[in-house]
Formats: sequence, C-alpha cells, structure tokens
Amino acid sequence: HVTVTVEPSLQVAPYACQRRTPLDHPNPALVMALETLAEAALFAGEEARGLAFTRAASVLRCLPRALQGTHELSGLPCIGGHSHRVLQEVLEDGVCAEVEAVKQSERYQTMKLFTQIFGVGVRTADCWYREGLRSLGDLQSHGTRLTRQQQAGVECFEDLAVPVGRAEAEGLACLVLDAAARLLPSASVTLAGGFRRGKPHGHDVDLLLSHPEEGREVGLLGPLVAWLEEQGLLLYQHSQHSSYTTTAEPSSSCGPLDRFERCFTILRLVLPATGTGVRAWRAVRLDLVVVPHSQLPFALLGWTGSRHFERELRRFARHEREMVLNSHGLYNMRQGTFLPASSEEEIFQHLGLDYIPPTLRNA
Ligand code: 8DG
Ligand code: MN
Ligand code: MN
Repeated sequence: HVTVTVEPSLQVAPYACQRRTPLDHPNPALVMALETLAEAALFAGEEARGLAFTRAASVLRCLPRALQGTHELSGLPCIGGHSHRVLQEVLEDGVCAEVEAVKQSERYQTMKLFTQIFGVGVRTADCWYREGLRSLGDLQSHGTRLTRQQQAGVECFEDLAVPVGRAEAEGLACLVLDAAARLLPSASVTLAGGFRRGKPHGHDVDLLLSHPEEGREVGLLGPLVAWLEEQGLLLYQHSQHSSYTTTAEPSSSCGPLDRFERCFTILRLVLPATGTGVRAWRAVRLDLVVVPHSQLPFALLGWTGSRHFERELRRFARHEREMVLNSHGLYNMRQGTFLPASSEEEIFQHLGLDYIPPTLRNA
C-alpha cells in the first residue's frame, strides 16, 4: 500500500506582530532573494517597493517548513506579483536572474559599502555614487567632506565590519553596568537589539540604562560617558539630550527615532590576551539609551526589534486599534489616554495581541 503524507496547509497572519518568527527558519534562500531586492529598492529611494519585498520576505521567515512550490503561495498574505515571480524562479532554478544581476551591479555593491559606514544613509551614499565615487579610497582621494561621525566610521571601518559576538556584547553590558552602578546604586542595564532576539552576532550593542526609581536616571549618562573617556575606551561619541514631553502629540510616524537621552559611541573593546605584536583591542559600536522606569517596557519593546517587527506593531496599533505606539508609551486615540504598562506582556495585552517573546520577533 502507499502512504501519502499531506503537508498541513500554511496559515500566516497578515501582520508580522501577530506571528512567531524564529531566528532560524527553513527558507533561507527564498528570504535572501527577496531581502536583496528590498535592499536594492531602498538604495534606489523606492521605499514603498522596498517595504513590499520586506513584507513578503518576512512572511517566508515565519513559515514552519520549506515551501514546496508556488501553489502554496496563494494562501499567503503580502506576496505580490513580483515577489511571486522571484520565488518561482528560485524554487525552480535555485537562483533568480534579477537578484543575481542586482548583486553583481556596481550600484548595489557601492551603495552597500557606503551605507555600511557609520553615519552614512542612503541619501549621502547616493550623492557620492552620482559623483562617481566607488570606494573608501575614492572618498579620501577626492577630499570628500565627511562629518565627524563619518570620519570615525571610515577610520574604524574594518573593525566595525567584524560582527560583535554575544560574549563580547554581554562583556560590554557588564562593564557599563559596573560603571553605572558605581555612579548610581541600583542602576540597571539591559541588552536589547538583536542579541535580545537571540542573535549570536550583531553590528552593534544596544544598551538601555534605567533606575527603579523614576527620575533617578537623570544625570547618569554624562558621568558614565566621562568615565569611559577617562578609561581611554571612547573612540567616538555623540550625545543627544532627552526631548520627551508628555504634552507633545504622540507619534509613531517619525520612524524608529525616539526622544530619549542617548549616546552613540565607538568603543575600544579590550580583547583577551593574544600573542605579541597583535593589537589588544577592536573598535565596536555601542548605543546607550537612558530610559525613565515608567517607559522601560515600551523602550525595551521598541529597541528589541526587529525593525520590521516594530514597524508592524505600530501599524497594527494605528490601523487595527486606533492607538499610537512608540518607545515612550501607548496612546489610545479614541479615549485620549495613555495606557501604562509594567511589562512587555501588558503592552501586547493592551493591543489585544498574543504575547510574542523576543526570540520570536525576528520578523
Ligand atoms: P544588529 O545590531 O544585530 O545588526 O541588529 P539590531 O540590533 O536588530 O538592529 P539595530 O539597528 O541595532 O536596532 C535595534 C533596534 O533598535 C531596532 O528595532 C530599531 C531600534 N532603534 C534604533 N535606533 C533607534 C532609535 O533611535 N529609537 C528607537 N526607538 N529605536 C531605535 O536602532
Ligand atoms: Mn543592534
Ligand atoms: Mn543600534
């Protein structure tokens, strides 16, 4: 007799914040193809097209098994005609000609290089590309004017291209916690960003500083940064003051930017002892964000990512709940009130969403 196994049909909710998306998933080639096109669209300044590819890629990221064929795509949300063709080609031929052409193109490779520089966004990279610049060497030989931040980014480029390991990130979190607790007893430090989602590597280290007593966190960052400087650990820093006011109209339209006091740094990460003649440190990016205790669950949710998961949470809040979510709070537009929360779980409850733990937010 014959045994026929029928794979259960794939069910995917429309918003990424309604889905459980682990770090490792069974469709890496398909996801990579779509994410390359998403990136290329952003490099071309076509944000809507980029978002469409990102949404399609995110749907594939959450599938529990490998996609069997394009017949399975019909029930899935967010897969447009273009994404459909790309997926079909990768399923049938292993690669998609359009994706391969993008990856080979001078434009894509140069934009990828330039936007990887700390302090360089798509617009700056695009200007440089149109001026004919193609390499870091070109920036120097053409005497391109760089901001202090970009200058530091170019100087540390090779170091910053090396991924930060989890142990290194946790080491930095401990270093910052020790220093913060000496300056302010009971200060807390939380490792957010990709590491909180379970990623083994990251392009930077994102730390949230707080204190269990509201208001005590004020004035911590300056002395902390000064201490790092005294230790000779600071290669670059720029700070921003808090610009948060409760009277300001809540907004989720300003992208991932929030109004916390923060410091963007490049730190000298001291490496374990090695042989003679080997440099004993490496430059790494560290973001420090100061958060009042009452806003900590919102900041934690906002700074854990992924960026797409955050964007979807905010879109869900606005369009499905008439609420505004950002890293400071959750605002109910119908009632005209802020909804406080003492944990991430409570924020999901307010939104009427099943709780998604950090390791399943890799949308
Ligand atoms: P990686 O470093 O491992 O490459 O990935 P990641 O940790 O997920 O990316 P990230 O670029 O470090 O961003 C981490 C999260 O922090 C992401 O969800 C977006 C968020 N984030 C910023 N900047 C800001 C900001 O200014 N305000 C808020 N609220 N969030 C921000 O990166
Ligand atoms: Mn990060
Ligand atoms: Mn960051």
